[in-house]
Amino acid sequence: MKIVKAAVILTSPDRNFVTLRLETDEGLVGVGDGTLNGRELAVVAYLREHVAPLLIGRDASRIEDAWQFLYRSAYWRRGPVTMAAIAAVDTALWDIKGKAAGMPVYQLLGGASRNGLLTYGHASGKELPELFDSIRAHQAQGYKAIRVQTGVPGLKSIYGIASNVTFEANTGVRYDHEPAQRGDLPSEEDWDTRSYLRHVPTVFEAVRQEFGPELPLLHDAHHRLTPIQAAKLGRSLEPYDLFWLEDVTPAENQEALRLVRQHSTTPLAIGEIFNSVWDYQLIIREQLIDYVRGAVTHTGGITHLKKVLDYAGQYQIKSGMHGPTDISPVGLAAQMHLGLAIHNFGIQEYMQHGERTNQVFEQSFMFTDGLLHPGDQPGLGVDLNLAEAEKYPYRRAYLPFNRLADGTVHDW
Ligand code: GCO
Ligand code: MG
Repeated sequence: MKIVKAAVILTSPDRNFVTLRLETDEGLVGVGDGTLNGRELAVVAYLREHVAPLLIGRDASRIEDAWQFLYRSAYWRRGPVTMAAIAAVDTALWDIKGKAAGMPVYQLLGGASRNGLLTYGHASGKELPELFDSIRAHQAQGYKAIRVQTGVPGLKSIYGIASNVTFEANTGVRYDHEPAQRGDLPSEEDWDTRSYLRHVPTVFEAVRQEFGPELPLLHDAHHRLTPIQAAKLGRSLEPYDLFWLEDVTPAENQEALRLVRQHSTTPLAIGEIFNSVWDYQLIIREQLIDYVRGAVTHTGGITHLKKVLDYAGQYQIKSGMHGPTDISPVGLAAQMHLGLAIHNFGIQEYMQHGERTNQVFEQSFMFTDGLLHPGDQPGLGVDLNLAEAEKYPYRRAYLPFNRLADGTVHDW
């Protein structure tokens, strides 16, 4: 079974998505997600110029061999662009293998370990009343676990708050939180750690009072704290029994989490910007985290993320795969199959895509009573509608960035 065609499709129905589409000599088609929010064209060039020519004529059934070849033969390893490109190839090959076998990908990974995937949604509000409404709206949709983000007194706009306007005027699309904005320059947000650390525990106290002790609650600190600030936050949130506290420190310094762990029993999740097992090496071995946030799309595909999660499983660390809207329906489906199959599944982030995205990516997964299931179509169960994709050309978009009051650039 040889690969005869490798096309990179860049489309922007509600936001930009990079999809690799492989075709075999037997007419099977496989798709893989290579979207890297705000840096999409780098992955497109990597795939088009350097990877696609290597794929033509290769045996589509040799997934591990393709992975090792793309990873090692480049000599220059790792990094988000490389690993997203490899992920796109890997995912497309799993899709093809499933179609060739007539089975959904999760069956090839060992079969289902559960009936469906527990998900969490993004509730947010600048002030408490809006936040409470947003939590209730998510519960009404079936969500059984809720991420809570709010405004901070004195800060105009911060990560994680729904804009209350449509992502782009007149599209009818509204994501609860969509950080990338179309335009020529990234937007600037502001940040004040002391104000944040004072405010967040009061929000969780209010949420617990309103919604009771049962509801699993999550929070994302988005890499903005120093280790000791993160430790302080973890400790101050202990009374509110979080499901997890995410990305408390800039994740590249793995040792930072030792200090956080020494001071707090709040469960920690990290890894949405990691891209290989080596980024997790120390924090898994030393049991410094509780959940792995890697996405299939940014961690070298199903093949590599499964290796990370198998390693994590030895330490009772679970999956919490990254599922914002910048993971395409293809990437999301890939991690649903993986999450359904592995034993150490924890939770799946699920923000939901807009109408137009769902027309470009025809999907067979189901969201029932708060649980996701990838469906039983052979392969991933997502088809790229090329005619729909063509309607929406790429549009430049950037993630925002932070400045402190004195003008210093800060982690966003
Ligand atoms: C999350 C993430 C996202 C990222 C986004 C950047 O937990 O879902 O932090 O909201 O900010 O994926 O592209
Ligand atoms: Mg996050």
